[in-house]
This record gives sequence, structure tokens and C-alpha cells, in this order.
Amino acid sequence: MQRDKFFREIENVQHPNEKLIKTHCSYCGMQCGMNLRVNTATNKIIGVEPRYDWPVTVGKMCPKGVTAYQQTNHKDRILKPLIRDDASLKGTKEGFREASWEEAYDLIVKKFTELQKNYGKDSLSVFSGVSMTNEKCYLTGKFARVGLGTRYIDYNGRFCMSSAAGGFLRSFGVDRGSTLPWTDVHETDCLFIAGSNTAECHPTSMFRVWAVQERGGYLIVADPRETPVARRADVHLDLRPGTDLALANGILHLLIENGYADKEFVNKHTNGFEETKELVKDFTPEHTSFLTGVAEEKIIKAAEIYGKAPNAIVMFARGIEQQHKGVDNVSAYTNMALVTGKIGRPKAGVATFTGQGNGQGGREHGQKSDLLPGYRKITNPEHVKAVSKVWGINPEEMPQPGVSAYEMFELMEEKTIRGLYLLCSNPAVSAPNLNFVRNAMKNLDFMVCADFYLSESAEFADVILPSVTWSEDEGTVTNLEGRIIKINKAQEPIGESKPDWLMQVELAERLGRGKYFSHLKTAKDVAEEFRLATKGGNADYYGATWDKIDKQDGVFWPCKDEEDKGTPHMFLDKKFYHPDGKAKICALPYRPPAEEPCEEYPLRLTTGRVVYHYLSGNQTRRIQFLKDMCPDPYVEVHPVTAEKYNIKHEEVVRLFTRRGKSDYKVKITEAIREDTVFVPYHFGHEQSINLLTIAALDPMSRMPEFKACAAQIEKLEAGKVH
Ligand SMILES: Nc1nc2c(c(=O)[nH]1)N[C@H]1C(S)=C(S)[C@@H](COP(=O)(O)OP(=O)(O)OC[C@H]3O[C@@H](n4cnc5c(=O)[nH]c(N)nc54)[C@H](O)[C@@H]3O)O[C@H]1N2
Ligand SMILES: Nc1nc2c(c(=O)[nH]1)N[C@H]1C(S)=C(S)[C@@H](COP(=O)(O)OP(=O)(O)OC[C@H]3O[C@@H](n4cnc5c(=O)[nH]c(N)nc54)[C@H](O)[C@@H]3O)O[C@H]1N2
Ligand code: SF4
Ligand SMILES: [Mo]
Repeated sequence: MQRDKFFREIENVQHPNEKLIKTHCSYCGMQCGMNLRVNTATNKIIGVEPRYDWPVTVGKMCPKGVTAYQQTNHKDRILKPLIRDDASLKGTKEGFREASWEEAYDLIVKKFTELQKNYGKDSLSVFSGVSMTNEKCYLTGKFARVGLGTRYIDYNGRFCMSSAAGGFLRSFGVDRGSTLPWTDVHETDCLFIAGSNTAECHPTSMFRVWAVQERGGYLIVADPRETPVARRADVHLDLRPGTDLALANGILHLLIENGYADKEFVNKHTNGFEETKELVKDFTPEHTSFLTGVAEEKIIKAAEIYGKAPNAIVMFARGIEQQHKGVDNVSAYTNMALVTGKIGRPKAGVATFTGQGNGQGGREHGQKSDLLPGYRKITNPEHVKAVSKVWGINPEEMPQPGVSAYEMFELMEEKTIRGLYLLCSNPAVSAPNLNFVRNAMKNLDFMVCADFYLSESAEFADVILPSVTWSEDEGTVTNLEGRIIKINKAQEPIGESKPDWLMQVELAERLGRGKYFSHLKTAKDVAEEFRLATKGGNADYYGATWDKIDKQDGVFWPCKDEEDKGTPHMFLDKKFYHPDGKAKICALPYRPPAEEPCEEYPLRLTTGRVVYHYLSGNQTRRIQFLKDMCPDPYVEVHPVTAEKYNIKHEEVVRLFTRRGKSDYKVKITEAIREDTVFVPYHFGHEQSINLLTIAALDPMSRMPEFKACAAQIEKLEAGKVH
């Protein structure tokens, strides 16, 4: 891969009595290159250095990345399996005792077998996450379908990437989060960023973002809040939460009206232009401004900048995707690139900021209720046949598709699902409408949770299995570019902790399914089977061997065989993945958010992140520096709104919606719309903003509308908290 101008020949320093283990960060989709420093006398991780030789992030890391190594030997690590005998303590930290692996496995096998005997195979479920390697994500899908034989498996990507996936599949016929490598980003002429707090959530992208402006290019940002990236934008489209579909249609209207459509590209390589043109006719600047609250001049200026730019990249993130029309939002913003032909060549395209470390790979290989490895469909008999062959099962044995993440909790509530194997996710904090979700978990007959720290969700478990952190195992992950990279092991697992793939192999053996799992003795064994299982799928990883990943700074999928170097740029041949080779321009009527403000709930609540914490916070709330920087959640309120409610900076107020309430300190800031309030969601128990959020699901992706619901503020009497 060609080095870009940010690459500097800085050698990582090798200190005496230390070795450096080349790897990547445990957290977000940027997957910054780092070296873990290991003391050669104790064989323990003692620190970290950024990797200057990593082409995507060239020596950059954020506050989470530089402290990530502190997770491994943290005092809160769970060192042995834990069992709780008294079910009445469910939902608390109390009542767990240490047990041997044998005792824990025996109990799980006994309970799971009983449940399936009494209530059928599908009484069990698996809920997982994508902070795990591709190999672990792959095996989790196989464990559910072959080990347990249940249809009910889904994962936290439903709350994260599913709308982006749905939009890309509809527009392009394939879902790779970025059509181009990140090393192109700073070389484009216009970045159109919608619903991404890039500087806090993908901070090591920012040197490329600023470079666009430094080179004379433009930055447009659509966000209800003036985030750090919005502050420096040439145009900040400060829309009302939940109105992106109108904004995207409004911009498309102007692009077409003002002659920026690339007619040749549209005719040769797309379908759907005429009906889309017809639909967006109504989205005049005036009407769009009315629907979105963005000034007309800004909409006009944004369209003109994007239209004129020789190359441009449309980028977005959860701000547009976590809506009950998230898939439509993705396709609507993607329309901009397809209509103007700014795609399928270097420096131009579409990208979503993938969230979790393996948010891309983890969604491709069978943790989703309807997918099998290699992005194959469980509803397609040919796909089922291909995967069954690798797994050594009869295709008829493959379970049917299950339901989405939130819908699994609905089935737990009504007792269709009675057992849960939860790993790598903390839904007791991160799922929407938490009063309901926590109850559903409490309602389970038996729950297992694999985690390395006792999370808020583990409090609902009967058995907790100690897993390892990312630094105690090896495997591959796929970063936000679609580049498959290698995570290396820096330290042996502490205590009796084990990698998730090993627990699943050992459990499957004890459930009488050893025939399908016992040959997997190392992470590499899982990797070899995994590559084979993806062969021939849309997300083909067969050619991405660990050797090749090491030699060429990662491998972009698709990569079909040993000779194939991988695919950094998608669609260079202008071939999209729909059967006729064309992309789809989508005509998408506007729909408002599921819950609009009213007299009783006049404010719009939106939620998201801060730079110092990661997701449910179960990892970052334990790191002292990060905790010091952001100890508690807060509610951002505009000064005009604060005055209306007669509330002051740092005063504790009660925020409530139709579903729940919670008390927060007020942060008065002009960097938010007057009609909107914002709360970060990284906090547990009564501090969780998800007690208030709405579980309105997108009809296609089943993504909850985390980004918009109606809320009200209540001023508390002095000193009254909770
Ligand atoms: N520091 C940090 N970084 C992270 C993570 C983390 O937890 N902490 N998590 C990782 C993961 S898993 C993810 S998914 C990504 C998320 O990355 P982002 O999507 O960038 O993060 P969010 O804060 O969820 O939301 C982004 C922005 O959407 C805006 N927004 C809210 N409502 C709307 C709307 O209706 N329309 C538009 N256009 N914008 C809206 C919010 O104001 C916010 O600034 O970050 C990854 N990186
Ligand atoms: N209100 C609101 N809610 C949201 C969002 C929002 O913007 N607003 N964003 C949503 C998004 S984008 C996401 S991605 C979800 C994420 O929400 P969660 O899935 O809850 O994310 P994490 O906090 O990463 O949970 C991972 C858990 O698994 C553990 N863990 C980490 N690695 C491993 C591993 O390898 N194995 C095992 N067994 N355990 C591991 C961690 O300690 C942690 O407890 O939250 C969603 N919820
Ligand atoms: S930007 Fe993401 S991957 Fe990079 S150091 Fe921060 S959390 Fe880790
Ligand atoms: Mo996410």
C-alpha cells in the first residue's frame, strides 16, 4: 500500500526488558495501530505506544486508546466462573460465588438441556457483540445454530450498524461500510458528514478531515449539535433530530435542479433516477427548511459545494442511522453520490463510520438472525447448503431465521425464550426502553453471561463465565474501511479466564455436539474454518490469510484467493452487486420521527457519546483517567431553554419521557438546538438514558430510534436527587 503524506519514518522505541506486540486498539472501528509493551520478566502488559507505521492512523490514538491496555490486569477482572444459587438476587451484584469451570459447565448443560427438553430447541437464545474477532463472531453463530440448535441469535450490531447495512444493501447490493480506503479521505475536495461526532467518536480521522480544508476543500456537517467537527465546518446544517430524510431529499432536489446530475453515470450504472427526481421535486429549499429547521441559505450552499466538488465523500454515522427510518436515511444520503456519479473512483464515494472495533466483520459472518458466514442468507437454500457443507451438518438441520435484538427481549418477556447465553454486550445499559428490557432479562429461567468485568447485564445472570480481553488472544477484525487486520496476543489469559471461542467449543462438547467443534483447538484452527465458510460469499475472506494481512498492512475484502491482493476501492469497474450490475437510486418519501414533541413532552431528546467513554461504559468507567474526565452523565440544554425552565448550569433536573425518568446535571451550552436536549448513554443503573429512549424500530433494519423521542424537563426541589 502506498504511504500517504502523513506517514513519518518514526521508529517505535524498543526499551530493555520489554517486547513490543504489534496490534490494534480494543475499542472503535478506527482500529488504531498500537504496540503493546510487555515486560519480558513478568510477561505482563505494562503500557502502549502508537504505531507510526500503520497507514490508517499513523501514530495517532485517542484518550481511550492510550489507556486501553489498563483493562488487561485491572483489579476488577473476573478470574473464575461465578455461580449464583439464589435467583431472588437477580438484578443485583450480590450472591455470586466462585466455582470451577467444570461446575459451571455442568450447571449450564443441565439447565440448557432441561429447557430445550421442556420447551423446545428455540427456548434458548444467544445475544452477542462485535468487540470480538471475526473468528469469535463466526463461531458464536455456529455455536447457536449447531451447538445449541436454536434459531434465536442476534447481536448488538442491531443497535449500531444494521441501518447502514440495510441502506448499502439496497443501494449497492453489498454492504462494505466504506467504498474507499481511509488514506483517500484527506485528498478529496468535499466531505459531507451527517450525524457523526467525528472528533469524539473517530478522533483519529480528524487529521484527514482538517487536511481537506487545509488543501482548499470543503467540510459540510449535518448535526443538531455544534460538535467540534461542526464548529469548523463551512456549512453546519443544524437540523432537528429525526429529519434527515427531508434534508437529504432537499439537497438531492437542488443537485438535480442545478445540473449537477451525471447523466451518463446515472443512465449506465443506476436504476430509479426518474421516480426519485419526481419525488424530490417537492423538497424545495423552503419546504425542506420548514421540515428540518435548517435555514434555506445553508441548504442551498451545501448543495452547491457538494455539486461543484470534483471529488466528494458522503460520510455518516449513528446520528442518521439510529432512527426508525435509518435505512431510508442511508439510502437518501447515498443518492447524492449516485446521482452525481461521485463514486467508484479514488477520492470519491460513500462511507459510514463503523462503530465497534469489529462492527464491519462482526455483521458479516452469522451473528445476525438471518445471516450466515460470508454475508450469506439463511433464507437462501444455496447459501444454507454451502455453509452446511463446511459445518458438516445436513442442510435441513439449519435453524430458521430468528428475530432482531430488541425483539428477542420481547420474546423473553412473553417466555417464548427462556434461556440466554449473553456475551460481549451489556444490553442492561445499551438497549432502548430499559425498564422493559431489564424486566425481560429478569424473567428468564436461566441466563449465562460471558464478560471479563461484572457488567450491569451480568447482574441478571445465573452463571458468569470469565472471558479474556482482546490482548490475551489472537485473531482478525475488519476495520471501518473493510480492511481485515490482525490482533495479536500480548499476554496469557489472567486467572482462569478463557477466550469465548474456547468456552463455546467446550460447552458444545458437553452438549453432545463435539463432533462439530472438537477439531478447533486454537484460534488459528477457527480462522481456517472461518475463511473456508466465507468462500464464495459476498464478503469473501478466503484469500485473507494471516500471512498476507501481515505482509501488506491488512487485506480489504473481497479477497477471493491466495493471489488476490484484496479490494481497497469498491466499484472501480462501475459494477454494483445487484443482479443487473446497477446501483439503486431510491425514491424515499419523508416520514417524521416515531414520537413527535407535544404539549406534555415538548422537547426532542437525542443521545450519543463523549470522547472519554465507550458504549455501555463497562470498560471505560473502570479506567481512572477516563472516569476522572467524565464521571457522570449530564443533559445538554440551550441557554434559552434553560431560562424557560428556570434552571442553572450544574443544577440537577429530572428528565422524563413516556417510558421512564432519570435525574441529570444540566450542562448549559449554545452548541445545541433550543428544541433539543442531549444525554450521553455510557452509564448504568438509574443513570441510564435508555430508561427514557423509545424502541421504535426501523421496518427493515430493526434498529431502534435512539436519536429522537419526545421529552420533558422537571425542575427539582433543592437537594432532591432520585
Ligand atoms: N468516544 C467514543 N467513540 C466511539 C464510541 C463510544 O462509545 N465513545 N462508540 C463507537 C461506536 S460503537 C459507534 S456506533 C460510533 C458512533 O459514532 P457517532 O455516530 O459519531 O456518535 P453518536 O454520539 O452516537 O452520534 C453522532 C452525532 O449524531 C448527532 N445526531 C443526533 N440526532 C441526529 C439526527 O437526527 N440527525 C443527524 N444528522 N445527527 C444527529 C448527535 O448530535 C451526535 O453528534 O462511535 C464509535 N466510537
Ligand atoms: N441511547 C443510546 N443507546 C445506544 C446507542 C446510542 O447512541 N444511544 N448506541 C448503540 C450502539 S451504536 C451500540 S454499538 C451499543 C453497544 O452496546 P453494548 O453491546 O452494551 O456495548 P459494550 O459496552 O461494548 O458491551 C460489551 C460488553 O462485553 C464485554 N466485552 C468486551 N469484549 C468482550 C469479549 O471479547 N468477550 C466477551 N465475552 N465480553 C466482552 C465488555 O466488558 C462489556 O460489558 O449501544 C447502543 N445503545
Ligand atoms: S480512535 Fe478508536 S481505535 Fe483509535 S485509539 Fe481511540 S478508541 Fe481506539
Ligand atoms: Mo455502535
